[in-house]
Amino acid sequence: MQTDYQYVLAQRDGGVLTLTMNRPEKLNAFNDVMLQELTEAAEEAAENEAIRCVVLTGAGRAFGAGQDLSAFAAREETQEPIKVSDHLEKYHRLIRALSGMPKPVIAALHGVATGISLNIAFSCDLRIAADNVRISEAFARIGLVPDGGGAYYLQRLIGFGKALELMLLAEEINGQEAERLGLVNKCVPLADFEATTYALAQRLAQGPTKAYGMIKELMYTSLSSDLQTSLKLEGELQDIAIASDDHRENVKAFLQKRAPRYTGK
Ligand code: T3D
Repeated sequence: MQTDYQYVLAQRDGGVLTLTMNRPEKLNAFNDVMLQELTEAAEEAAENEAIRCVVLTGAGRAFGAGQDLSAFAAREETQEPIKVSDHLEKYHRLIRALSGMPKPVIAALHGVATGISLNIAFSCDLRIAADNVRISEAFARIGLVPDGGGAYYLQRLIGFGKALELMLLAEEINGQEAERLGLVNKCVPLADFEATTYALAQRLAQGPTKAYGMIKELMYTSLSSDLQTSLKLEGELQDIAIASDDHRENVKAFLQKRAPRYTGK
C-alpha cells in the first residue's frame, strides 16, 4: 500500500485505513495533486482485501474547504475559455471510488466542511461530525452550482426542500442541525470525535465485509432504479451472501452460542 503521498496521509491500523487530506494551512482545500492522490489511495483501498473499512478525514482544524480557490484565480488570468467539466471528471472518479468501494467508508467531519469537500463526504457511507463543524453548500455564495455529486446525494439524504434551501441560501449549519436533518449520522463532542469515529471504523472492519459491500451495491443501485430492478438484484446478491464464509460462520456461532468471527469473505 502506498503511503508516501504529498497531501494525503494514509495510515493503516488492522483492517482500518484512515485517509487524511493534508493541507491544513489551506483548510485542506483540494488542489490537483491532493485530488489525484486521494483518488489513487481510494482505488487502491478498494482492491486491498486486508482493508475492511476506510475513514476519510482532514488534518488540522478542518475537514475541507472545497476546491482551492487560488486555482480559480489562476484560470482567470489565462485568456483560454474555462471548461471546468473536464476538471470535474477527476472528482467524479473519486466519487465513484468511494461510493463503489466494496467496504464501508466513514467521513469524519470537523471544523469546516464546505463546497466540494462536503459533497465528497456524501459519497461516503456514514458521516460522523464533531460538534464544532460548520457545514455549508457554499457554491451559490461564489456564483457556482453544487458539484461533486451534491445535487444527487443531498436531496436523497435530507429531502428535496431542505436540500434546495441549503444550496440556495448557502448558509452554515452546525453539527447538531446536520444530525437532526440526517445529513450526518451522528454529531459528537469534539473531545470524543476521534475515539467515536475509530470505534465505529474498528467495529465495521471486524464485520462481514463481503455482505457490507453487497448491501452498498443494493442500496446505491436502488437509489435510482425501479422496484423490479431492485428485487432482482437483491435475489442475485442474496445467492452470493448465503454462500459466504461469514454467513456460514454466523450460523455456526449462533448454534454454538458464541460470538461470530468474521473474515470478511
Ligand atoms: O472543478 C472544480 O473546480 C470544482 C469546484 C468546486 C467548487 C467549490 O468547492 S465551491 C467552495 C469553495 N470554498 C469556499 O468558498 C470556502 C472558502 N473559504 C472560506 O470561506 C473560509 O476560509 C472559511 C469560512 C471556510 C473558514 O474561514 P476561517 O476564518 O476559519 O479561515 P481562513 O482564515 O479563511 O482560512 C485559513 C487559510 O485557508 C487561509 O489561508 P491564508 O490566508 O492563511 O494563507 C485561506 O485563504 C485558506 N483557504 C480556506 N479556504 C480555501 C483556502 N485557500 C484556497 N481555497 C479555499 N477554498
